Amino acid sequence: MNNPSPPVVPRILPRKDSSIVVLTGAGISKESGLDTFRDANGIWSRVSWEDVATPEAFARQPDRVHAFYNMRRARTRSIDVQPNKAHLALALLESLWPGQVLIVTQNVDSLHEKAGSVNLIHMHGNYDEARCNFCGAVVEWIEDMSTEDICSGCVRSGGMRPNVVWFGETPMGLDEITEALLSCDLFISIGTSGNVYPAAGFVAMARRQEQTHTVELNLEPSSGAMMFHEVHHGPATVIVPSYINALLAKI
Ligand code: BJW
Repeated sequence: MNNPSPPVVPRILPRKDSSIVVLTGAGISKESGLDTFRDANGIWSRVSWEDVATPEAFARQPDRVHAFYNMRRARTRSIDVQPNKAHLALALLESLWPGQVLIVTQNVDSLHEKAGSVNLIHMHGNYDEARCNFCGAVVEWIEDMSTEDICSGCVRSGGMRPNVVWFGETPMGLDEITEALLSCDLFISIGTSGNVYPAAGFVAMARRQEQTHTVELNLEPSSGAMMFHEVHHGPATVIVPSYINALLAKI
């Protein structure tokens, strides 16, 4: 029988009225069956981001971009893709922690909301929504999308696209995120490689307040691991519940 992993012991436990900002990336959804981007078998090892994740790519080859997102949207809707123990632990933290908890996710899946998280910002959007390139209307979208689809706002076709943030576009919710980062007591980064800005710069922003404690929970050291006061490495479904349990044991 395998030995269970030792519990994660936080180096610093915050006061119970502390405000917490959690940044998540593709690594938190890996054990739910969704691919990350930059790992050896990740999405960018099979598809070039220049071909599917820029506004120029959509202008050039909308059918190719739609096919890429239709495939990923269908995958997240399959019955075997469900929130894992890390998503559930964050939802529990939000419901039990006496202070403010904000989850900022770079992920376009809906696993945090399925787990029960409410105070949540999808800074790179969500592919269960479509946006019209012509009039900006945003609508819920669960089926495949194509250039034939007609916008219910302006009644034009050819402009519907996934409501996600591509390279060169401005991430969503940045004012609220910045305000939360500049006033939080604890910043936790989970399952992100720290390669994509502005999210990769959030740890530096949080550290502008001297008292803010910063923690990385990731499978391996991220590109910005040295920026954190505290790091714990291992699978999210193991180290996230363990770390959160230690925080909750304090209240
Ligand atoms: C596990 C695990 C397990 C695995 N348990 N962990 C030069 C310098 C600096 C910046 C730039 C530059 N040139 C251009 C830029 C800007 C650019 C950028 O950052 N480029 C870099 C590549 C250099 N950024 C942008 O363009 C952004 N916009 C912008 O900057 O606007 C300007 C602006 C800024 C501020 C204010 C106002 C304006 C937009 C970026 C959009 C990113 N879009 C994508 C696609 C979204 C839609 C989709 O999903 O298809 O977002 S790209 C992709 O990367 C996706 C992700 O959200 C994002 C981050 O990836 P993530 O989540 O970190 O995944 P991975 O795969 O990289 O890492 C997974 C991690 O998990 C790994 O560490 C694993 O070890 C770990 N792991 N299994 C725990 N079981």
